[in-house]
Amino acid sequence: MADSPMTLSEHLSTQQAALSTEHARNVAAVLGRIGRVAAVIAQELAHAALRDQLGYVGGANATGDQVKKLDVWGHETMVSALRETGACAALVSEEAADPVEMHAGGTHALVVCADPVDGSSNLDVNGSVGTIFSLRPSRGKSPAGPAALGAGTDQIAAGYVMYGPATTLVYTVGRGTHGFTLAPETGEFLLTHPDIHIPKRGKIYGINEGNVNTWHPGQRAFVEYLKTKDKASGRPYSLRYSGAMVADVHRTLLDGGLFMYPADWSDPAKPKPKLRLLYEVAPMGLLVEQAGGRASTGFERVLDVVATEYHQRAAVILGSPEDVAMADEFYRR
Ligand code: AFP
Repeated sequence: MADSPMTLSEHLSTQQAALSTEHARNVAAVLGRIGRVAAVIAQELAHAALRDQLGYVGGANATGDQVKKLDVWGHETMVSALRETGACAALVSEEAADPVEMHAGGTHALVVCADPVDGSSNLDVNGSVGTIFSLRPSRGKSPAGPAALGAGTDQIAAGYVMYGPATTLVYTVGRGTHGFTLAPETGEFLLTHPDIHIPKRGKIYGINEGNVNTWHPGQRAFVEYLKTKDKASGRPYSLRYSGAMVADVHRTLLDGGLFMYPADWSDPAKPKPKLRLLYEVAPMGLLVEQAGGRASTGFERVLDVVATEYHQRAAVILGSPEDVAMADEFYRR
């Protein structure tokens, strides 16, 4: 690592050419602010058990998940931070049924889609969790929430923060995928993983294999293939799964291989995916593509899936380009 690595704000200023001048200013304001919120969330997570912040509040969120105290706190923290930027017109959050309108003016204000604390079922066992975010243009709409709907290719930036042994922030504005590590003593994110390139093939797959009996036959055959010994093609692959998408995608970006959350095909007339498109699947799809990987639903490119609802769900198979291409091949067979 260089003697004085670039800070997140310095790096953001090198990425402006990827965006229009007006968007560049707002994107830098929002991403810089998310970096500061992430440092606050990391602190809160470190002290959660001591402050009685673990456990459930009782009740379910917009997508039917049990809500943890830190989910609610993370949502409120994100709302007030984004409001202060003056660059965010609305927030679509996992913890709110409808978009939170912020009325930031201007045609180039942004709509942020975020899951402030993703993987929160890991919290009580001190496992990794994350924040996932995606920025879309508001196109001057008022209310601005509906501007979040559309294809993943509409995203102008995406990223995640992983709260693990270190706090890592990874983002893209469409010019590569770059990773930063929080220096706790200064609260600054420093560039530690410039221009991440996902390996063309990996040796690890991540999936909740307890759901095997609900998978599409192509998914079942593919995982069987990954587990079958064949020295020439590097099989069997190893299985790693943390239960927090951010941690599993982060490993996949750095080491290659696959992260998969296929739909439940128990009723073939109505397959049911679990992960949310706007603030889980689409942002991760953009990050992985920008790192040279692929992201598919098994049937189509993730970034081509059009969101028509705020909390829409989508299946995902993402990771090393050759591994994902192979998965798609199994779905076609
Ligand atoms: P929670 O935020 O409810 O813990 O869900 C996390 C998540 O959305 C995603 O981060 C994980 O990859 C996935 O769900 C884990 O789901 P399973 O527990 O069904 O494997």
